[in-house]
Amino acid sequence: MHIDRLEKKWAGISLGIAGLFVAIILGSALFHGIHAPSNVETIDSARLHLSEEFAEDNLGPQRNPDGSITVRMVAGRYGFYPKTMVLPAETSLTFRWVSLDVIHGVHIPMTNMSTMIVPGYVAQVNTVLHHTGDYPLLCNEYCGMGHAHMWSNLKVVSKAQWADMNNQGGATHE
Ligand SMILES: [Cu+2]
Repeated sequence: MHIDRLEKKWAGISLGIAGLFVAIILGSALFHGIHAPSNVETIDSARLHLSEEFAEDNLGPQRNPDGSITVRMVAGRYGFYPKTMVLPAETSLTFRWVSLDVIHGVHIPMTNMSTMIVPGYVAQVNTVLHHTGDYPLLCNEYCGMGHAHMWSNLKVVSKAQWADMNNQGGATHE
């Protein structure tokens, strides 16, 4: 069977491009902590307030025995709840997201936080925030007329400052 030299060349180029994309996906997953959202857990979006985990009192950051923090948040038209939060820098954070209505997305610029929040599923993202200061949380999935106004705020303080706030019983979210 004869394959034209030019055809071989183009077949090589297209395989090379596919290989490059696989390498980029592997590289971002292994070295930058960027993963496809793992929507493996299901949840009834209409009954979040009755679920143990996402009842209103359980939202926001919660310290785990190993020093890491689990942050539970609800997205709904048009906001992320809790609306404002204070979190510590240089700490392993596990965000657990649910939607109470339609598909939303959440993106924190300059971090690896970017995931879809699909109603009926829990989206989980692990991250570490290295810099103190204010971070915006933006919705990046069109969700309706108020989409452009769907955002909220995150304040990141040093580990020591965060521990102080918690020990004095100060609110880390509202
Ligand atoms: Cu939106």
